[in-house]
Amino acid sequence: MQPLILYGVPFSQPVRAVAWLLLYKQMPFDMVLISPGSKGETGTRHPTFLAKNPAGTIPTIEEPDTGFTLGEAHAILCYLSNRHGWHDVYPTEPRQRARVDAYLHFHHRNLREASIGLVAPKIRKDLNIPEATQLAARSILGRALKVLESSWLAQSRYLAGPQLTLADFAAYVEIGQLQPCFTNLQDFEPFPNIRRWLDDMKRVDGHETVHAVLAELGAIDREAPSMDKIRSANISALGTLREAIARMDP
Ligand SMILES: N[C@@H](CCC(=O)N[C@@H](CS)C(=O)NCC(=O)O)C(=O)O
Repeated sequence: MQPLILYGVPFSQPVRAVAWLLLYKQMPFDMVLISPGSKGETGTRHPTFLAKNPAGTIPTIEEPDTGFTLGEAHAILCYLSNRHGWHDVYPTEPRQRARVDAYLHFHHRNLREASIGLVAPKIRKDLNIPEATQLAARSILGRALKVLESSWLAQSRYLAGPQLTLADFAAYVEIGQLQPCFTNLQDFEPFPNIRRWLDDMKRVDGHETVHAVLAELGAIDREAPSMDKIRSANISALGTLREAIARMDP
């Protein structure tokens, strides 16, 4: 069986969620670098890529053996878990699964706003995100963090219960990126339950490999990194990822 292809860049939050699940499950894959927003041959807006995912977004996966392609990070996480029987992270019991699904739906327009309000304005200058949009995103993020703090993570160790699930991978790539050890864009002092969960998530296999790109870029709160620095961090993180895949048991 040829390994799954994951199209994306290591810096992309939803790409990291998929790469992390694959590393955690020790499933070999190849990441092919695709630039978000670019019309070039290796960009998400090129006809070749649009044929795989008409939305022109990363992550997108492709199974070379079957030709099956799929976009949308959360659909990919669920598909891979269903296909490979990873019921620990995506339980089959209907109510347990519903809690995971609830978070995966809540994520969009809530925690995902961390990237729109805080990270993209520094990293994707090309998007020219208006100040009002950034402010609105930060306010939505603030409310969403309070919901996680006072509800989801007040009730259980992980987001959807006592066990690690897809919800945690999906959430961490947004929230975790803001920590002082990475971009340093959010103060977590008012959120003790979230801090406890962030510490737990740092111990999940694959965390270091999948976040190598953020460790390399360092804090971006004072100064936005140059495009060259972002590009070189993505390329070096791809190397780190490939080394980890090469070390997987055959
Ligand atoms: N809803 C999609 C969103 C993915 C997304 O926003 N990806 C960004 C990169 S982080 C992208 O591909 N952007 C394409 C563009 O900027 O044109 C998912 O969850 O997979």
